[in-house]
Amino acid sequence: MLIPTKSEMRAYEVDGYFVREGFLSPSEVEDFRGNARRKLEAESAAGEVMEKGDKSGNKTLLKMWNTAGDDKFGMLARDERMVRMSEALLGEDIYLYSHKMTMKQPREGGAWEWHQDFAYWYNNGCLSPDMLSIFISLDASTKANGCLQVLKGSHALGRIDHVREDGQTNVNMEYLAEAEKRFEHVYVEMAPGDALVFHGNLLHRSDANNSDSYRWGYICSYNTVANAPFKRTRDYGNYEELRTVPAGSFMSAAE
Ligand SMILES: O=C(O)CCC(=O)C(=O)O
Repeated sequence: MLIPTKSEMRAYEVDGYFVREGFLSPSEVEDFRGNARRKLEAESAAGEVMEKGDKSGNKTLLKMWNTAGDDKFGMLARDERMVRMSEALLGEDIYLYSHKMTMKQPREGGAWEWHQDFAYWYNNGCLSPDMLSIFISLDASTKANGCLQVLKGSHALGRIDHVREDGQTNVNMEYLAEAEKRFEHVYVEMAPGDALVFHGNLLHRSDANNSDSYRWGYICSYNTVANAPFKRTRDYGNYEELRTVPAGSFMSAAE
């Protein structure tokens, strides 16, 4: 099913997120994850991958691409399942805002503090919060290895002020404390291949990875064409035509 079901649409509106189980098949996960581990661990060893610290000094590896090319990463970002899903939820013509891999290595990956993605995107010149992300879990994502956590329904608050601390852009603590009283705190545990689709204003965070397992997530964010940044502040996020490819094309793409 390329587009969201009625209940997924409703969950997105009311809760600000939903999980589509088995978004990628087991063989697709194996192919994509195998390639990602080989390439990105080599890039990391060569010092070519960003290391995002947390306040305890743990580091999450972060790879971000400025454009979606013809390699496996670019092809999955342009996969029609990702695009049709996002288009249906945003209700307008869209483009790929960014795609990235967040890599929590065993016993090493750090925490992400509570934030809304739109807090970053607003600073980058996007006026409207009609933006979303699809987080594809490449490993089993559990409480122990730092799965995503959300405040269910918190996207309804709109954008909250954020502050820059420890290299992260985090939500104002006073407002967070109030939000935590009103919205259910959910640990979104997922199996490899599951996808979490979530609104740009949904408050989310994740703990450090204190387990022996990997917790890698591939995250694609989409924006409406009309909401492209009005100023250029970054090398990613700017409008570029989205060249959609048939489902699963990344399987035969170059590494
Ligand atoms: O990978 C994670 O645990 C969190 C990533 C995240 O929140 C983000 O990229 O905005």
